[in-house]
Parts: sequence; C-alpha cells; structure tokens
Amino acid sequence: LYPRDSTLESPTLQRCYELLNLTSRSFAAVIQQLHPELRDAVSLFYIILRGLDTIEDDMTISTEKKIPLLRTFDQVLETPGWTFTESGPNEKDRVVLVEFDKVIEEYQKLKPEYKKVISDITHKMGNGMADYAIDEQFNRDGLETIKDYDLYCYYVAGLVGNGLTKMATLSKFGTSVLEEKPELQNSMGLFLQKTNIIRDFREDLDDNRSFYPKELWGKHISSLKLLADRANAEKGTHVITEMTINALEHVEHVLEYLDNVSEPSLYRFCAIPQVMAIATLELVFNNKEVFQRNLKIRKGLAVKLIMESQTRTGVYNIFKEYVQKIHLRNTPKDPNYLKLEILCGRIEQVI
Ligand code: PS7
Ligand code: MN
Ligand code: MN
Ligand code: MN
Ligand code: MN
Ligand code: MN
Repeated sequence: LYPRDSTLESPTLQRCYELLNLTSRSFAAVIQQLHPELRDAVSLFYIILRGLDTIEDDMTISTEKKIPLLRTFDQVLETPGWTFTESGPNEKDRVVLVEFDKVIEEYQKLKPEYKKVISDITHKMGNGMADYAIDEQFNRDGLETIKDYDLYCYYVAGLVGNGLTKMATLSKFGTSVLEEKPELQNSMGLFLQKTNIIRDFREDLDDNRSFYPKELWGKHISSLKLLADRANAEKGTHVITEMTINALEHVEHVLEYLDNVSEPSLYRFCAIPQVMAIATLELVFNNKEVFQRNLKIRKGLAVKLIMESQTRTGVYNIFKEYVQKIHLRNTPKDPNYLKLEILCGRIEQVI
C-alpha cells in the first residue's frame, strides 16, 4: 500500500529495517507497508520490544542480572551508544541487542508523542516480565491460575495493543471507540500471545519454561513435562482444548476492534496477525504433534491469508472458516466438548 523508499532513509534507519526483517516473520511485511506517518515509529517499537524479549527469553542470563536489566530497559532508550553482547549464542534475535545503539539513535528522531508511548510501554512490559522472571516456580512448572496467565499475557502483549492504539489515535487513523475500550485493545494482544504460547509448548519446555496455567492443565495431568511423552497424547489434546477455549474467548473482541479501524494500511497491519493466529489455532487444536515439535502454517497458506485480509469481508470469512473447522473437529470424547460447542456456536453467530 505504502512501499518504503529507502533512498530517503539514513543508513542507520535502513539497518533498523534490516533488523526488523531478520527478527520477524509475520510482522515485518505489514509494518513496512504502513502509512509513512506510523511506519518508523511502529518499526522501532517492534525492534525495541524484540530486544527486551531477547533478554527475557535468555535462560543463560542469571536471574540476578536479568531482573535489573528488564526493569531499567526503558532507560536504555536514553543512553546513546548502549549495546548488549552477552546474550547466549543460541538467542535467535541477539543481533538486535548487539546493534542496539542504532535503534536508540533512530528512536531519538521520532516525534516526542510516539517516543512517550514506546518508553511507557517498554517500562511497563519490562517490569511485568521481571515480576514473572523472579519466580523460579513459574519458570519450572508454569503459571498457577488463569488470572496469572492473563496478567502475564497483558504484560507481554496486551500492553502492545494499548501502545499501538495510542499511536493510532495520535495519528488520527483510529476511531475514538478504540481508545474508550481497553478490553478490546487487550484482546488484540492476548489472542496473538495465547496462540503463540499454545503452539510453543515444546520449545518453551525444552528451555525449562512453561506458560500453560495449572488451573487448565491440572485437571488432566499431574505434571506438564509428562505431556512430552507420546503415551499421554490424548490427555494432551484435552489440555489443548482447555487452552483453545480460553484463547477463542477473545475472538469477538478482536472482530469488534477491527471494525473500528478505518485507515486501510492500519487495518491490514492489525488484521493480518489475527488471521494468522486463528489459522494457527486451528492447526494446533486436537493435534498431538504440539507436544513434539513447533507447528507452523504453510507458507502458501500464509500468502493466501494475507491476500484475503484486504477487506473486512475477507477477514470475517477467514475467521468463519477456521472457527467452523475447529467446531467440526470437536469430539464428544473431550471433557470440554459441550463448552467448546457452545462457544463456537456463539462466535459463528456474530460472524
Ligand atoms: C494491533 C492493536 C510493536 C508491532 C502486535 C516484539 C508477538 C515477543 O516470538 O513467547 O515465541 O519469542 O517470547 C494489537 C509488536 C501484540 C512484543 C508478543 C496487537 C511488538 C504482540 C514483545 C498487539 C511485538 C504480541 C513474547 C513481546 O512471547 O515470543 C493491535 C509491534 C500485538 C513484540 C507478541 C511477544 C511476546 C513478545 P516468541 P514469546
Ligand atoms: Mn520470545
Ligand atoms: Mn518472551
Ligand atoms: Mn523506568
Ligand atoms: Mn513463544
Ligand atoms: Mn483429560
């Protein structure tokens, strides 16, 4: 829609866009076609939070070192020249932190109102991540209650929804309805994050971490680690059903949020990740492979979904298709059969 013109960009800004392309599969394309008013601000917002998440995810950094880094990460934005080279060699996005001086330089050139949004959200997210990283119990056995799970997801994703909505309002590309309804903003982030958490079960477990809340898995199995055992696959699928129902509860809010975005490039930016998420949720639902490896939707499917997300009708059709697919694969053998039947039926009514 609005292609970048890199001849107008400084070499450091061009490098920031390379960092964006290196670290994001799904977001890089939609961010780069955003209206020029928002493009640089949203790109830098993404890269900065990617840097923060790289620290959060690095299990080779000691808790004593990690907590203060997370809590003060917003101050790094005011420290020209700051870089961090101590991430473990396996951290896939460590390059962002190695070249963080370039990110800071370009962040400093943004409009003050966009800088304020980025630094506020970075401050809140870093402190939220630290609250959870401190808890060794959480690292080993996952979260306790659904409330803990929702709060963690609010810190790492709901806050992004708040920040992006604020930017949309500042640019006058979002309607005031969005600002008045923080639950809708939160759901935009939580639906993406919860789908990522369900899908990343094995990757996170292999890192000695888990985000599935015990309130949901504890009804089916005595320890999360047992789900990696193929003998427990059926119990595993029951756990995924619990997690899928919990994620699907956000869909009606997501669709309401999208209905209040008017600018076309912002609409695509908001809608495409949500469409990818519902397709991913359908892929992982009732799928024992989640406990063995990281499932990913096929490249060809992703291309098709992106093309269909140009219009509201296209987006609604995709949601309808995947909710119906989940509905059809629901089986009476699942302890939550009835609950999922009712929820899918309810969502299908609003689509
Ligand atoms: C559009 C109103 C600023 C665009 C986009 C980097 C992805 C990485 O990937 O399991 O498995 O390592 O460690 C709301 C994005 C929520 C956030 C959270 C949409 C910033 C993003 C840092 C709201 C994205 C949800 C960690 C934290 O999980 O991930 C609208 C832009 C959005 C970043 C995401 C990710 C969290 C995350 P992975 P993890
Ligand atoms: Mn991560
Ligand atoms: Mn993380
Ligand atoms: Mn601070
Ligand atoms: Mn993940
Ligand atoms: Mn069960």
